[in-house]
Amino acid sequence: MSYQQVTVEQDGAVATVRMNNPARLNALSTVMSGELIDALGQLNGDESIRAIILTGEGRGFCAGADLSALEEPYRRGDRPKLSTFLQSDTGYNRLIPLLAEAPKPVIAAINGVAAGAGLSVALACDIRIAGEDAPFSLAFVKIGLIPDSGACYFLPRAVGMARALELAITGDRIDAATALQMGLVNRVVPADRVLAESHDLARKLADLPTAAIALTKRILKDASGLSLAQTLELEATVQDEAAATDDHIEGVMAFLEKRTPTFTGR
Ligand code: LHQ
Repeated sequence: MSYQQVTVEQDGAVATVRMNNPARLNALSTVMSGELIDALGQLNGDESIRAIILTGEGRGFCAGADLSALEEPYRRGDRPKLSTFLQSDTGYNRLIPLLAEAPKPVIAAINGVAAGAGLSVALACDIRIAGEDAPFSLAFVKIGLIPDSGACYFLPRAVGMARALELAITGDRIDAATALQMGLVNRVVPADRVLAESHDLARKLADLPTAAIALTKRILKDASGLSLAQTLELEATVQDEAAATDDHIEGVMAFLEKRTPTFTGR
């Protein structure tokens, strides 16, 4: 996979996808979002890849939408409909599900600032590991917009409605320690350890039953709007899918035979 603003590296069953426009703190241009969509689509369909890391080149993770693209039309007095972009082939509404609904774990290795849609992208990943100097800002309100790219879905679920609302309507910058304390990120590590810790976790996850991880991701999201009775019913149905995998049989047999299981992801 060869791109202008994205790089992809493969190390065994782990793929690292890097947003690569460091001069703009990896702001999401339409080129970059289109390339992310292409790369993630391919990696999601590649059974040999069993964990994905998303990170940024340079001192930023992602500074949100590339606002420089708006300069020309706004100076001209144009008022483009942002929904047309959001719902386009290279728009964030295509990108976000490729992270959140990837049939394998996705780790955001947050190497630096995550702002606006850059924070939404991190929130769409399954696990967030942040450098201790990484700032976070739901910057949308500062430019008169509402949170997009799934932030309205993921943020209240991660930090609770009261904190989500405060972050969204102030756009205030918070540091990594605060982000950890409120549940916005899973771990904070020294800045120079972000990628190494993300790799260690990705490798561990890649050795686990990938199909069960995919089903777990799906059911936790699907169950969030259901009643207890509906959730129990859904669990029973999805458990049948999990039990039909080779890795379920392998896990049980390895336990009974007192050996380490070898999972294939199927
Ligand atoms: C940037 C950006 C950027 C371009 C830094 N774009 N160049 C929006 C519109 C359209 C469609 C639908 O969805 C959306 C959703 C959104 O994402 S809205 C939110 C957009 N993002 C922002 O409003 C954040 C803007 N950036 C900032 O507030 C700051 O740059 C942060 C807090 C991220 C980092 O601050 P610093 O560490 O002080 O860095 P800096 O501001 O000096 O930025 C470094 C360079 O990166 C600078 O370029 P320059 O040529 O002056 O060195 C910035 O202009 C550029 N850059 N963000 N989003």
